[in-house]
Amino acid sequence: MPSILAYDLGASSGRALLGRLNNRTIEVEEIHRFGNDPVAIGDRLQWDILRLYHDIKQGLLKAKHAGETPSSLAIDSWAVDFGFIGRNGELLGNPYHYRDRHTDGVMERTMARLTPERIFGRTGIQFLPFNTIYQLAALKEADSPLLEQGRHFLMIPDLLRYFLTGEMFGEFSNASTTQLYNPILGGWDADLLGDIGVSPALFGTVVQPGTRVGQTRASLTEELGIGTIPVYAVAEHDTGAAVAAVPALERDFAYLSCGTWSLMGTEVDRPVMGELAQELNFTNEGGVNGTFRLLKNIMGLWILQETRRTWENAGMSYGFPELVALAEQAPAFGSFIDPDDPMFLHPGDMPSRIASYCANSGQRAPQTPGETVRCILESLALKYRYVLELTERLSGKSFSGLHMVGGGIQNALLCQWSANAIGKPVWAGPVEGSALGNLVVQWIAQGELKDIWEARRVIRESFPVTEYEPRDGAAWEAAYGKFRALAGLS
Ligand code: LFR
Repeated sequence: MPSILAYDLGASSGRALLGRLNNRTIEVEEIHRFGNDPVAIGDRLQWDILRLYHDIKQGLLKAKHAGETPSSLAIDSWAVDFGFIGRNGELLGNPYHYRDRHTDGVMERTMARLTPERIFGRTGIQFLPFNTIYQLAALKEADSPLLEQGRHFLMIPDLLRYFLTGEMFGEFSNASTTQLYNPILGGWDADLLGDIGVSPALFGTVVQPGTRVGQTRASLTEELGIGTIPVYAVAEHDTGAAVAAVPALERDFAYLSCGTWSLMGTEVDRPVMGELAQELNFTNEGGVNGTFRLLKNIMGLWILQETRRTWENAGMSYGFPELVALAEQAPAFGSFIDPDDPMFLHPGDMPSRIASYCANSGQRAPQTPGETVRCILESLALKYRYVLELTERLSGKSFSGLHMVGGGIQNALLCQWSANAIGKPVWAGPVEGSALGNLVVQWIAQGELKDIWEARRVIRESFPVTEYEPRDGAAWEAAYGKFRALAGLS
């Protein structure tokens, strides 16, 4: 049975999976897992891109040692970040991390200058301070040599794919997240690029998910002693890949891709770009098969990850399961935060920030690790309810439950509380959402699967889905009222 290879790079770790399609059953085998630790130097926060490429090569070596010659490979990763290639074909500098502070205030200035209507009307993308457009505007304001020296703009998966193949292409799902891609025109928006003073000549061809975009270059196959492997562009945005893997059997479904971020929304055939979408700050990210992801970013488990890191730096080490157990024992509905308050965006001491959020909103601050984690997880579940209601309002659909995919669903308490908060069932699975989405798009491109709906059925049949029925309706309803008032969500 021939295998194919998927690399899925998240903001804290990456993995390489071999996938096989065996009689309509998907089998996956994780062959390499690696950390993705951003590196802070002075005030800058950067990605260790060469290390990531090193780990991509390690994945190829591990496949070889397992006796496998994958018949294709593809990469997906987090969105918005990028690097520049100079005139000699080499990468200039390290890509900045989207949580770097160099974009602070840039979105507000750019919106004031260009107007939100112009930016949203041309892209349909939500306003997030780290969108590529504001990162580029920040480089422009700082007179960065990258903009003078750069000849080609490549996003993270495009860049790594370029290292592998020597070919430069952009990809639709990830390009859409820049807030510089015009879905109506079907290409980079030269006018918006002009508005921020960046040359459209830096931006190359954008291919659709499922396009073959080269093969492993000779220098690489010689270095590793492997055969040539065809390389595909899939939905290279990890959220696009995760949504492709939602095992929905009905067309109108709601999803929550649950990892460092929580991405909640629904799939639509055309971008929803009216006034209400702009006012509610929803996004229309490009998906597979010409679809769009009408969704909203929710800060997600990032707050818990940073909380754990803060305690670890202070000499208190907790595993995630331990933290979840402590949260379960803590009293219910003690205090709430709005997870999407900008104070939680940058790396740092989350327990102190939670305490100041509570103090500023007249609540008792959580005192123990259990209380702190309970506050984070309950607040996330309540925010899910709020965003699910907005998704229904905006899309005109009504959902009978919520599909949750991604690593975060290993937290059964969060899944249960999400069901309680929304008052509807949660269907949790599969855990490896993005990597599976990456694999199935390769199989569709190769004619092994008919289309995205067949892919979803095959995923549904190959992996378990756990159903969580809502409980404690009255208590969660009351908590939701309190949460909305505190977070100022009308
Ligand atoms: C999730 C994700 C989100 C994007 C954020 C930053 O991993 O890709 O969709 O908004 O990371 O790139």
